[in-house]
Amino acid sequence: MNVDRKVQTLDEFTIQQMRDFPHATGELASLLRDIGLAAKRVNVEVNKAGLVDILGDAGTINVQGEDVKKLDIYANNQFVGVLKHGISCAGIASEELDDYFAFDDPVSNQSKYVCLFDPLDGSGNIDTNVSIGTIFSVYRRITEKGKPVNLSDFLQPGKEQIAAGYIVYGSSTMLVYATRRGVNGFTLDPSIGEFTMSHPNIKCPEFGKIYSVNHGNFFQYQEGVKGYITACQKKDATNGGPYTQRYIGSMVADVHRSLIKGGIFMYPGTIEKPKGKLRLLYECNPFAFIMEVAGGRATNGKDRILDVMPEKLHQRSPFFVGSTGMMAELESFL
Ligand code: AHM
Ligand code: MG
Repeated sequence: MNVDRKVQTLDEFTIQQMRDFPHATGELASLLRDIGLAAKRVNVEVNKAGLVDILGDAGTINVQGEDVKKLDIYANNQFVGVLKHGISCAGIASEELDDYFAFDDPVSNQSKYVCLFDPLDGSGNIDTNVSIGTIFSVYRRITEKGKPVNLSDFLQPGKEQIAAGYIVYGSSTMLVYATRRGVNGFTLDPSIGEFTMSHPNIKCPEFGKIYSVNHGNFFQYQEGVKGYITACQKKDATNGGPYTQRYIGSMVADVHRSLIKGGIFMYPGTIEKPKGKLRLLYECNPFAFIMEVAGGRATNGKDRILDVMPEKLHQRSPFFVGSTGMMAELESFL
């Protein structure tokens, strides 16, 4: 019988990838399925955000002192819930929670992975119907199985990631994830409620013509960053300037565009906040991993992001990520 079906769902793809490794246990495939499920639930709420009383500030402040939106809490609960009930995740850390959460039950204590995530990034954009996203990162636990995971399982350098990905809730909803073997993108097909392969083997172009940075902070940036931004606006920029400036203010959407079309995304430190705004573990590491697998680069302005040894869960870092050509151009100014 000749069954030649071209579309592949996320689950089919992860299972097929697993079959290439005779010793694989299927735990990663199951973890990604859990993440896909939580993403679909969050997507439903994001799509009706304007309709129900889920929109707007929840009236609490998160651990970084920022307003928490209701959807942030909903998204956080969905991801914690599916991962806790699944079989592959021993514990999580979330941008919305003060501390990591070891699931500490007989099944989870045997699980291989821990997961870190920003459940709803760019949530300041919810009220105005602008794309927002979820970012996640998966590490193999380093503590021995049989016991609850501890802080050391979460404080691993980004280069130890087993997988990382994001979901962008935009004009369509997409899940993109990377393992060392490649970066693949899946678009949610609402007719069957499945993420379906749409962007196989994503490679970031060596050059792009878009730079993405918060221009309002320009005078707060260090001289090198200002120099590069100014160079982007000139005709003689390496790739034929002036480049276009685009900044959605939802990192998931801004980096997604840079990944697909080529470009550079920057969130530099400022005079007031020398470490910038973005969190190393929940935001920088996953995107650095995805971008490197796709052929791009990511640094904190000095060092490769993936080499940084984290000291605490919520630490921040300046972040520069994108096409290799543009990263080299930037570095010539720093
Ligand atoms: P959040 O996690 O509180 O949503 O903040 C992260 C977001 C990123 O998605 C985005 O790139 C950045 O904040 C925008 O910040 P700013 O408005 O300072 O440029
Ligand atoms: Mg965030």
